[in-house]
Parts: sequence; C-alpha cells; structure tokens
Amino acid sequence: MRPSVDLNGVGIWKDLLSRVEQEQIVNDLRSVAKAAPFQQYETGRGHKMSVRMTGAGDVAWVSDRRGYRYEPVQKSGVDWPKIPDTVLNVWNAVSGIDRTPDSCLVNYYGQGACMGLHQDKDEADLKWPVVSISLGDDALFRVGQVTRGGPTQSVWLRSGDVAVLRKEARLAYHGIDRIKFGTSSLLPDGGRINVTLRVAG
Ligand code: MD3
Ligand code: FE
Repeated sequence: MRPSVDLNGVGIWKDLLSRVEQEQIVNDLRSVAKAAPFQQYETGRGHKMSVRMTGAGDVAWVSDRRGYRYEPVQKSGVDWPKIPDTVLNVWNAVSGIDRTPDSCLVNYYGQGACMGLHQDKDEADLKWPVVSISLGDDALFRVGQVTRGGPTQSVWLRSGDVAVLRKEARLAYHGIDRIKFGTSSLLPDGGRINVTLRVAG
C-alpha cells in the first residue's frame, strides 16, 4: 500500500480509516484514558503544554520540571495500559516493518491547543518509523527540515488520515499550528486526538 501524499518521507494516507474503524479506535482509547488519565504536562522550563497527553505500551512519553523522557510506569506507579489491537492493526497496515511498537502516545487537542515545532528524538533508536493516526477535528500540520529554521510545508490532517514518518522526515521539525474546532462529528465534545505508535525502548 502506498501513501497518497509524500512530503520528503512524510507519507500520508488520506482517509485510510473508515468511520466505523475510527469509532472503534476512539472507543478503545476511552479505556486507555480510564486506566491512564490524560495529563497536561509541564515542560522542563515550567510551561504547561496546551495538549493533553496519555499513553499505552511498555513505556510512554512524559514531561515534568525534570525534563522529558519515556517512563515504564505512570506517575502513580501504575503500568501503562496495553496498546489496543485496533491501533496495532494500523501500524501493521502501513509501517512496512515486522517489529511491533512498544509505545503509543495519545494527544488530545481541545479548543485553542497547538504544538510548537519540535523534533522527536527521545526514542532509543531513531531508525524506526513513527505512525500517526488523526481522529476528530481538522489540524494544520507543519513539517520543516532536520535543522531548525528551514522552509516548511503545511498540510491539513483530517479524521481517518494516517501519516508515516520515516527517513529524513523522522527527524524533521514538525508541529500542529491550529485545530479547526468543530469540523468533525467523531468526538462528541469536539477537538482532536492524535495517536502515535513508536519503537521507543
Ligand atoms: C514527524 N504529534 O506526538 S502528528 C508528537 O498531531 C507529534 O499530535 C503531532 O508531533 C500531533 O510528537 C503531529 C504527525 C507526526 C507525529 C510524529 C512525528 C509527525 C512526526 C515524528 C517525527 C517526525
Ligand atoms: Fe512530534
């Protein structure tokens, strides 16, 4: 299967997931959020992020005043829940690799939430791809270069779109400029969920 868009290693499958598949994933994510509630993390500099986050798998990404890192347990000491099979199915369909991901991060964007340009390099081995699933409201995704400050390209991510980041794109600066709140009926209270699957450990 080949992506419908390819921006320097960012492969995007527009509309890959049907409405029913999206609903099943959201349903499974409700169980994840029950076992591991969403948190509004602080950065090392003490700024609260606007995106709410949780995770599943052997490890998940967390941030606090000590900085960011992958943690094998939640702040409470409780294990992260299992990665839902509905989410693993998406990885198997698009990642092109045999290994299973050991970490699933779940980001929730409410009204006004955004994510500044950053690189993902907290994973132990950066050669593995990252798979991202967009659910809910439309998001303006921006991807730049491996170095900060280069030219960027933007694309709208919509509910059911799946992106795979590999090669140059894996280390490219990227972020979410804004959400068009209320554009999707998938989440009853609006907003957007992004699920990323990673080999982190
Ligand atoms: C490019 N998430 O979780 S999704 C993140 O929509 C993250 O929540 C955004 O950036 C979101 O780190 C963007 C697309 C995405 C995800 C992971 C990437 C792009 C990426 C990792 C490396 C390069
Ligand atoms: Fe990222």
